Amino acid sequence: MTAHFAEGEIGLDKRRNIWLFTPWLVVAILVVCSITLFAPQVALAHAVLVSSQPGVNSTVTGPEVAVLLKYSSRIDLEHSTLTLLDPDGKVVKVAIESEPEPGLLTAKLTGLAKGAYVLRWQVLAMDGHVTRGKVPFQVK
Ligand SMILES: [Cu+2]
Repeated sequence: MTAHFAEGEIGLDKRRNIWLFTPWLVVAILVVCSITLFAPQVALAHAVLVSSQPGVNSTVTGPEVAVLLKYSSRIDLEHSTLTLLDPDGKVVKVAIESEPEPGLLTAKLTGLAKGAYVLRWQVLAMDGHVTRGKVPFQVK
């Protein structure tokens, strides 16, 4: 192809045509790329746990443990629940204290004896999707 461009008028015309449509080609490629890049993220607008305190499989000091759950999107507090499975296998509902910033939940666990616990969460994201997960941790 490049050899033809150097061969006089026809080549120059072709080159001019290529220059004319190249910006559009670039724009088209960018549009296609951004659609493929952002489409999965739009589909995943539901809340995914980004970080947690206590951390997954971490060991913390009792008997009071502050809970901080950070999600990838804003959530609906009214339709979100936290429960705690204690070392005896008992499940207790945990009150969500606040949402100091969008997607951040806080709660306080009190009276935790030494042992293995599982904090289970279920949240409703603003896109209407419910996600759930668990944070196992140890109290020393
Ligand atoms: Cu979703």
